[in-house]
Amino acid sequence: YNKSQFELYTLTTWLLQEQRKGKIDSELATVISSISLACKQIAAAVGRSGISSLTGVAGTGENVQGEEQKKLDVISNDIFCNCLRMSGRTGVIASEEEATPVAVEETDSGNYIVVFDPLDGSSNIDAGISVGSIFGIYEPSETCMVDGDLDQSLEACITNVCQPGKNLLVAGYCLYSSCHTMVLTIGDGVYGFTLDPYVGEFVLTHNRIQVPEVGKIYSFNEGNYAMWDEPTKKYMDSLKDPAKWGGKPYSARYIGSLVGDFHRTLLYGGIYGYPGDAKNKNGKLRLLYECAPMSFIAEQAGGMGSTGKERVLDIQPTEVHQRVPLMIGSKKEVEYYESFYKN
Ligand code: P6P
Repeated sequence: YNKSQFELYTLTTWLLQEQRKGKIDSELATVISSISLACKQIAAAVGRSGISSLTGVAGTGENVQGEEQKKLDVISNDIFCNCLRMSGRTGVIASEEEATPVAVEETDSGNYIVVFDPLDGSSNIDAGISVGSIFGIYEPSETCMVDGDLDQSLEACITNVCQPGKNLLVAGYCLYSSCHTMVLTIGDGVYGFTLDPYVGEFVLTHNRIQVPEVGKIYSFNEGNYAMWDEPTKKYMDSLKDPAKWGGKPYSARYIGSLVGDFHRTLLYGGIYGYPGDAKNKNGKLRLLYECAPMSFIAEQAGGMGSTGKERVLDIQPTEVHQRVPLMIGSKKEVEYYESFYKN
């Protein structure tokens, strides 16, 4: 047939195609659609934050992370929770902004487990620097189903969200930046959908993203150098030694927003790293809703996600907000970092 110039290949179209291929069922597609609605609402809120006085702190004190909550942190969390509740297919949610996982009453079926950071990098909001939402979706653990119904006790909710990243069915993020792009994997490659503001739809723009195997960009907060352990210091020194790289050392790129730094690493290659240090031996990033979903995406794009010593997706979480060191991006670059712990 003659392809119309008005044909839009939207996220909805892609989800229907993946259902036809048997890659996902309609219930999981419904959860993903509800997340895309949340991301559209957050994109609008972030875009207008300066105008509608949504910048600045919420005045709700510190969140569970001990970090000052921004107004948009609270709003983004509410938006995510509302959309997931209204999907009727979500059983439990775990958010960076919630102390404990929350059982969703309004679930008719599906009972999916959704972990998310509703607005990562929000300390950058007031300066208009890119921020993002990160999410992952699991099936409920067999041990938490009683006669086909989801056990909604807190203990069962914690068991449901504390699954290793290798169990993830879906992982994705939405970057709020010069353009708003949702990057998504359902376990068969990585796809990017850019929000068309004229029609309010995410449109397929990146088909089967492959992270370059090598990349001469490193993305670390070198302000922490003095607190790093010796292997990490030696690694960083080697990246900056021109003699080692034919006279052309690596370039540093760091915006202090994981979603922006990771998205650039995914598309251009290189490595993003947040190592442990003398103050925080497990670094700063959270396993459940930052490191595991990003590592699933990285692996699906041919890259790697490691703590420097082990594959992130193999880690069995022991608590909801636990931190792990994260080295993620081009396979060869992550392996080069790991080599400093092997010799
Ligand atoms: P630092 C933002 O707070 C965040 O969680 C990530 O988005 C970002 O990569 C990192 O922390 C920045 O941390 O210590 O370099 O400011």
